[in-house]
Amino acid sequence: MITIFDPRQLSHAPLRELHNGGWTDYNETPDRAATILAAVGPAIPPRDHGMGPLAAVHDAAYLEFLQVAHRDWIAAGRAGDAIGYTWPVVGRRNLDLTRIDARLGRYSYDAGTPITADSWTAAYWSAQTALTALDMVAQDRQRAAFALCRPPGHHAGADYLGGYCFINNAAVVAAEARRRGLGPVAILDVDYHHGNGTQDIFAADPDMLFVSIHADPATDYPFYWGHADECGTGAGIGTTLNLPLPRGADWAGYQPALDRALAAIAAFGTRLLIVSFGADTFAGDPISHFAFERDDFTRLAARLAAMNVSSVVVMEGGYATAELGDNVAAFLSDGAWKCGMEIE
Ligand code: Q9C
Ligand code: ZN
Repeated sequence: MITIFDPRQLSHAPLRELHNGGWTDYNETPDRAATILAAVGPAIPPRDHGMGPLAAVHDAAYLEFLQVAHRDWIAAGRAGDAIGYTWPVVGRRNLDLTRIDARLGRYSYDAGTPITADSWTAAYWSAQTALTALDMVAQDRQRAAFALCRPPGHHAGADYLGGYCFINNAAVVAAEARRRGLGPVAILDVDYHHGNGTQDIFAADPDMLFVSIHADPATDYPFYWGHADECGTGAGIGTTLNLPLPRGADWAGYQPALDRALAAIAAFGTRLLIVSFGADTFAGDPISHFAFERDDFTRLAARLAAMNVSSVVVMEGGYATAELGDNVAAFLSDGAWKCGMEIE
């Protein structure tokens, strides 16, 4: 499968994260992208689509914040990576404060996603990589394309970062695809973690389907989203489908949820499928608790390919770096994606 990637995506490299109450080395490393690239082999560089498609999904003030946050942090006399540590709780007045510490809290929801001097550049090119994968499918008649996005995106909302994510690459592609008349567009999120940012962005949107299979948020990050009773808001009720699974789910345990997900995607009349693909469902993932083996990623891809819709695969999580390249290559295998489908 054609792969898109830009080396500028490697420049974001936070030192450490607050993980389960203690400081650990940052899990979302540049090495992740390097090992995927080595396994799936040569990538084409993204085209630059500019800020328009990002601004269609994210608040202008948030995008501006991302670009200045680290500089303001250093200007405030701090050292190292910028990270929030005070959050406006639910119901707090939405004050428009200028202090960098206040802004870090305003535009984030966890302390696991530091901002470096290079985070904006890496996130910008990660989004352009996703948009170029859409070009490959929409204009260059590829049946599917792989955006090697890094940093990932599905935890980022319209005005917040978190979960190693800054720009919601899948949402940016979905909105741009709809703008180009390529809908109905569905997003299937198969990362271990619920895609809370994507859900929030499209919660009230009746013509964007969001389906997620993920670890039960009663036990797993991001906790406050992804429960089975979340089905959209307002006019969007019915176009969000959450399928949480207990820790320990293996390929067999995944099937009923996958069947429901694919049935919903088919019933929606989906013409473009965006796959938020996380390899953190792997049994050996250091921060996750499902039990996929390598071949299960090929099996998953074959199920998606059998939908016979054009697909943009957007990389999300996956932290077992030694096995990550092989797992992603298993998902992208030609055997799975080329079986009997032509784009008309
Ligand atoms: N301070 C993705 O897989 N871990 N993100 C808890 C909280 C966050 C995973 C840190 C895991 C985020 C794209
Ligand atoms: Zn994840």
